Amino acid sequence: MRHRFWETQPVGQFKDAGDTSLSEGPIEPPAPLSAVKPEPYNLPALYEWTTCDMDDEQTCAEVYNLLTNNYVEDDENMFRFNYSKEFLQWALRPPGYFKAWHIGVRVKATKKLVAFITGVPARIRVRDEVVRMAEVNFLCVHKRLRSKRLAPVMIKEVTRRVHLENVWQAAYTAGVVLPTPFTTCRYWHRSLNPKKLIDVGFSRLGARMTMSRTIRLYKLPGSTATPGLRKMELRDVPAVTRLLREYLSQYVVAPDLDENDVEHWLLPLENVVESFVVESPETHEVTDFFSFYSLPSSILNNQNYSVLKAAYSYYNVAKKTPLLQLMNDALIVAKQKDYDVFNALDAMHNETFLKELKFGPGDGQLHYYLYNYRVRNALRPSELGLVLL
Ligand code: NHW
Ligand code: MG
Repeated sequence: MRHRFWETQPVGQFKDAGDTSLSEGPIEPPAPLSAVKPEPYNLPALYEWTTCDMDDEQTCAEVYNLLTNNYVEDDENMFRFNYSKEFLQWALRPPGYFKAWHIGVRVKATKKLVAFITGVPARIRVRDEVVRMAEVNFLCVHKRLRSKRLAPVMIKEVTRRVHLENVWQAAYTAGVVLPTPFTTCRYWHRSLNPKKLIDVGFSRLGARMTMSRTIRLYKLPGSTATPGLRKMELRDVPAVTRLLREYLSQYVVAPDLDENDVEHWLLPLENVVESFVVESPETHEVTDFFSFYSLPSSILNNQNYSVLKAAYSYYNVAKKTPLLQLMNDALIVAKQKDYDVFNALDAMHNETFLKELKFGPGDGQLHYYLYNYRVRNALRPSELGLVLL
């Protein structure tokens, strides 16, 4: 497949796959800031750039509405991601974020918001190198403006604004194959409310299974098993940061998180992110934790249900508690909070609990990409320690 846009960008090209003469690291060197284009790229005449102030409730609502009606759907167009406003504010305002990286496109005449793309700053380690990057997400073009080559302009504009902050690399994920993934993960799904999932067409009744047998199969204990399990609090940030840094050091690609990052990304935020720690009843040490984020999907065209409540496994560290038991407790907590399904990638050590805890493989794949950074050999999902939202 030709990629008219991506062939012009500093990303791994399909034709270079397996070329061992190419070394790992930046594809292009950074340019002097004076060489970065000072003015925005041109949009088609009817449209204009806007910087979206996510502190502003009205702007936040416009972004929310654009995404709710036009963002990612599954292959059969049965579900569409429904990131909440609180989630968007959390995802887009981490420590050191730049407002200028929250980019919208409006119709000049009506000011209607019709496209969006964002970056947030992150430090990402690739083997021994910690690289300042932008995590690029929420690329969305209104359904009526598709296939007009607006996406490449959006991507160039976010790239320009990232360059202006002297950042030259980016990380992003997509369900589509582009040049060139450095790893590809699969989503696995654990039914918590199997009847609803079957009723809305998310899953199907297995062969030779009845509804009541299915409900019994996925039934979970009414309370968690691990002594000392409790919600994470602000005072846990140093311990969780230590645990997480040590844990992530084993992966080839992972975020480099400090206490500020952990406070932002992992401290519980109602209906956005949930984190639980295990505090040893004897030593009061934090020995383990799990976390998941809340990303509902709109259910398109169903009489009885409009929202699927999905929990997504985020970062988990099992140092003392067996990972299987810790994640079973995560399922129990998610069930208590009324989630319908618990999703997890086959990244990190997740393979070791997915089958055992009755997750089933989904049909969607998630490809991981770096911009302007070559990774020499594609990674196995188990070598990846990075979760993007
Ligand atoms: S992935 C979610 C992307 N969003 C959706 O799927 C929402 C529904 N779809 C849409 O809104 C998470 C449109 O279909 C979009 C494309 C806007 C996707 N990533 O305008 P045209 C992210 O947000 C290429 C990258 O005609 P369209 C990550 C496509 O291959 N490229 O298409 C975002 C083609 O290029 P090619 C994508 O359907 C990462 C060109 O766009 C893409 O009207 C962004 C066609 O453009 C995707 N998901 O709009 C990259 N989907 O070369 C960041 C399509 O093949 C890079 N395309 O001809 C880093 C930047 C920062 C660097 C800093 C140093
Ligand atoms: Mg377009």
